[in-house]
Amino acid sequence: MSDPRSEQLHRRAEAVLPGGVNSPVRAFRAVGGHPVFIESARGARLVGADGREYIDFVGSWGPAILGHAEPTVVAAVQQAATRGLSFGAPTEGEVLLAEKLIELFPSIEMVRCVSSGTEATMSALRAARGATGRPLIVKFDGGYHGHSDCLLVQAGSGAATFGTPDSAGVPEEIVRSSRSLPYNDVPALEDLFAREGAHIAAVIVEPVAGNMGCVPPEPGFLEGIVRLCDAAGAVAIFDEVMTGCRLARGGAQERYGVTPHLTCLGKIVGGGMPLAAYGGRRDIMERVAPLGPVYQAGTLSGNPLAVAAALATLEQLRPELYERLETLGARLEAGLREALAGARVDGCVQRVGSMITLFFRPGPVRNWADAAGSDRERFARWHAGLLERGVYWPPSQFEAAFLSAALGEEDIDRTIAAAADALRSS
Ligand code: KE4
Repeated sequence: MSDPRSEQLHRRAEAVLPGGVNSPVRAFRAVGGHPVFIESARGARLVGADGREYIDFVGSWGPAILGHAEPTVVAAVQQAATRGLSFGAPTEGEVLLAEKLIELFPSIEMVRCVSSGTEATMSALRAARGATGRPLIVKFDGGYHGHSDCLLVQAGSGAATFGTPDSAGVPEEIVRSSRSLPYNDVPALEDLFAREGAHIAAVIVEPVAGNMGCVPPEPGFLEGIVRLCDAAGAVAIFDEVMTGCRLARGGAQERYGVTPHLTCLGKIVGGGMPLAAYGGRRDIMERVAPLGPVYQAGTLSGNPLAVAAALATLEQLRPELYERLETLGARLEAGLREALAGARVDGCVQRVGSMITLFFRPGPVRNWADAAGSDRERFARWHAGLLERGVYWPPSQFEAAFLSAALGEEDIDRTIAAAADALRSS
């Protein structure tokens, strides 16, 4: 993909930023070449540094469900900015947001805002360990829950892309209290609880995995996690940073009808601004400082501009938005399947609502081991072909693509045509 301006910016960036980026997956290492530097975005379109337009299926990795620069959200942030950027003191907006999140997620009785998904999951785990007095946390291979030490074990997303499931710099003793099991494997979880249940503080799961590509939970998986946690007095944590307000207004827990003990939120709930949250059962959340002994804090937690973006976004999440995303998602899924068949490429398409992944391996992809068997080279060539044809797809086989409500049928049809063409010629 020839974009001289982005290439020039990237070379300059590499001198001062690790990999030229502020988050690894943006560096396009998994697909090669230089990343597209973004000049601006509006609706379903990104504009690259060289002025080229792209149909966007990354959506800032999930937040942009309404599309970019949504006028009401932008106006809310602009208006908030005129009243000051940050106070380090409570504001009415934070109360309104907390009440809104509790309305959307009935499993949340009390909530705390933080500034990133990493902070949300790290804090939720600390609250679970504080509430249970137990050390062990359980995650699932290919699950990515942010970059706090105890969770960088068999992690998905960027860590998976880099083939370094365990990050350097994470002391051995930290991960000694972390367990990672195959996703969708209830018997393995039953076996772990039978052996170590008395020491398990929490099980954390992406209720629909997005960080190994889109991998849905099989019937009984989410229910099994909650059942086993309940029986052992452990805390079931749904990491809905990606799925919250994505798969339904009330996230995966609404879509699948399974209620966790704690929920982590981010991305959409911040409307694209640095805002995330964790919350759930009151007896657990009342142990969080200043009420209880579990310490957690943040200078910019509940930042007024981020809260303004959050409230303006959440009020637009109406049922018809999810109906539209379902229609567009189904259209794209069918088109990609046809493209694979037409090009006689061994691949599969997996989708839940407006999260979708084309895997370069036969399906189904049930867990990380399946996902890891995908042809990454093939994916990289296909990704470059999409970019050449004006489609901005997540630059890793192990990421989900996201649809926004700003997309139209013609965008979907153009994307399908580009995907088919790129499959045939890559
Ligand atoms: P942040 O700290 O990046 O805000 O959130 C971490 C996180 C937690 N939980 C889930 C389920 C997540 O998907 C994420 C972050 N997702 C990645 C993309 N898959 C963010 C993109 C990036 O790392 O640059």
